[in-house]
Parts: sequence; C-alpha cells; structure tokens
Amino acid sequence: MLLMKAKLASKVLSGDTIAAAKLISGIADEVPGAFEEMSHIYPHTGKAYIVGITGAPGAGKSTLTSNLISHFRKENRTVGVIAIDPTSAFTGGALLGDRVRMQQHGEDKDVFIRSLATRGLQGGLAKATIGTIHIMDAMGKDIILVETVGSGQIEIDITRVADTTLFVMTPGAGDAIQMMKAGILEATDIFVINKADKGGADVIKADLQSMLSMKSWLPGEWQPSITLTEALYNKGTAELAAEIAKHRQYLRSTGELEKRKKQRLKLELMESVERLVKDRVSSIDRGEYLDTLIDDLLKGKTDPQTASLHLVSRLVTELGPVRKQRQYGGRSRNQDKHNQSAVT
Ligand SMILES: Nc1nc2c(ncn2[C@@H]2O[C@H](COP(=O)(O)OP(=O)(O)OP(=O)(O)O)[C@@H](O)[C@H]2O)c(=O)[nH]1
Ligand SMILES: [Mg+2]
Repeated sequence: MLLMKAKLASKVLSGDTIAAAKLISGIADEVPGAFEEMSHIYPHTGKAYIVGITGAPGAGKSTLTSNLISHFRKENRTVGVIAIDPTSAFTGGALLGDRVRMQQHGEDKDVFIRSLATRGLQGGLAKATIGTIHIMDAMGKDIILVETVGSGQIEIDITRVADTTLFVMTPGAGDAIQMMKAGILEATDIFVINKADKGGADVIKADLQSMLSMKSWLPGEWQPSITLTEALYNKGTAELAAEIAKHRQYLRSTGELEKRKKQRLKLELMESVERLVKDRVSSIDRGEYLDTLIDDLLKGKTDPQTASLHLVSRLVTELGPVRKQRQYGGRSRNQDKHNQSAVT
C-alpha cells in the first residue's frame, strides 16, 4: 500500500498529469493517503511564481489567462493553471467556456490546466488550491495562474495564496464603488481594465486613480498599477506581463516575497493542525466523548468555552497512547508489505 502511494508521488514528479489529477482529487476529497503522499511532493516545491486572477463574472479573466499562457510559453516558461469554478448558478456555464478558451493550450505538455470545484469542499478553497499549487510547483511549472470569480470573500482568499494578485475590471457602472466596500483596493497588486475596446476605460481608470491617491502609502510601498487590456484581441498582454514581472521584482527586493510564502505556510500549518485536532477529538472513545459533551451543552450543563477547555486537556492525555498506536500501526503495515513480497 505504502509502496503504491510513493509510486503515485514519483509519477507526479516525473510529470504524469493523470497521477497529478488523482492526487489533486485526493486532497480535495480529504482522502487520508493523499496527505501522506504530499510529503514526497513538498521537498520539490517553492520555486513557482503564483499569480491570482480575480474579478467579476465575465470580466475576461479566462481570455486574459489564455493570453498570458501564450506569452509565458513564448518566453519558454512552463505554466500551471488552476481555474476555480464559479459556485453560483448565474455563472454556472463558465467552466465549459473556460475549457474552450484554453483548449488551444491543451496539446502543450508544458501547460497543465486543472479546475477545482468549490462546491462541497469541506476544508474550503484555500486548502485544495494550495495543494494543487504545490503539485504543479513540484512538477516544475514556473508560473501558476489561479483564476477565481470574485463575487464575495473569495477574491480576498486568493490574495492569501498568490504572490501577485490581479483584479480584472471592465468599463461599467458600480465597479469602482464596490471595490471600496469589499476591500479590494488593499488586496490588489495590479488592476486590469479589460474590454478597453468598449470605451469608458479612461473613466474607470480615473476613478481608480483618485481612489488610490486617497490612500496613504508607506515609503517604498507598492502602489497598485493599472493596465488596460483588450483580451479578446490580445492587446495589452505584454504590458500586463511586464507589470507582473515588476511586482515580482519588488517583492523579491523588499523581502515581501518571503513574507508571503511564510503567510501561506502558516495558513497551511494551521489548517493541518485543525484537521488533526478535529480527527482526534472525533475518535476519543469512538466518538462517545464528543457526543456526551454535546449532550451536556444541550442540557445547559456546560458552555462551549468550558467544554472546549475540557476537550483540549482530554486530548493532551490521549495524545501519548494515540502516537504509540500509530507507530505500532506503521510497523504492522510494513510487516504486511514484507509478508506480501515474500509470497510473490
Ligand atoms: N469586447 C471584448 N470582449 C471581451 C474581451 N475580453 C473578453 N471578452 C469577452 O467576454 C466574455 C467573457 O470572457 P471570459 O474570458 O470567459 O471571462 P471570465 O472573467 O473568465 O468569465 P467567468 O469565468 O465566467 O467569470 C467572452 O465572450 C469574451 O470573448 C475584450 O477585451 N473585449
Ligand atoms: Mg473564466
């Protein structure tokens, strides 16, 4: 069993996209073996540059992404793309559209495109996205583009995983005002005004500039830049790529890049701890302990704060035996493997 798992990871590392897709699904579905498998992936990560592309539905994110893929491929860079499905019904058809738009890259073995469904994800978007980023990174992808629809908190989420965050806007009413509410001004590194062919791009640019000028900036702080594009006609792609490179250079020279990496690792560590604690809590006395606590809560015998303190102290006493049990389990699995190979 263990042997099989390591095989999957090494397949991923050798560039097997089917194995990679399997592992990504494993993480998204929280298959326990998938996390063990990731231990073989981690040593090969940390090289890729991550660009988040967010914005309203239909703003042109996928068209821009496709243009950026072509641009980076011309520079001989390998590219990974993670398209995060729109969850709501009104954007439900977008996935098919994305496939069509990105189809031209489907034959290129140096481009790996994968979509993630946020619907039904237990651990949320961040965990599955980060896992997929690691896998693509370990496969040697130089740049990873993460497209997500920004229609709520998700666009803020993306800034937690990306090195550079693009926010795609289109000429039209309301956009600039909404941005202020959602805190997007703070979360964005590069603003893209797409569909500039439609006119009105100058108006939105001026709005944006005046909003940016109202903010007070620290000396040397990155001030979001604004790039105009016509993604449908592949105009502005090189300028946008140059802005991304400029921001990357800024992050590198200020130490901010490492800071963002650390933030991501912290997020991942905390999620892992959360999963571990929840798993352990649910398994104390085969779940009976938790049931009893919940009953006590229902009857008003205790409150969540007090109950959680009890729970944590119980967990501390449980951890010793649990660890021993696991070590024993590990030996017994190896033993099985041994027996198996002796038979064959
Ligand atoms: N006129 C014009 N249309 C564009 C431009 N860029 C994209 N479009 C069109 O806008 C529509 C939406 O483009 P997408 O790239 O799918 O937009 P998206 O932001 O990925 O959309 P979702 O993934 O559904 O949120 C398509 O019909 C594109 O052809 C542009 O620069 N000008
Ligand atoms: Mg799209």
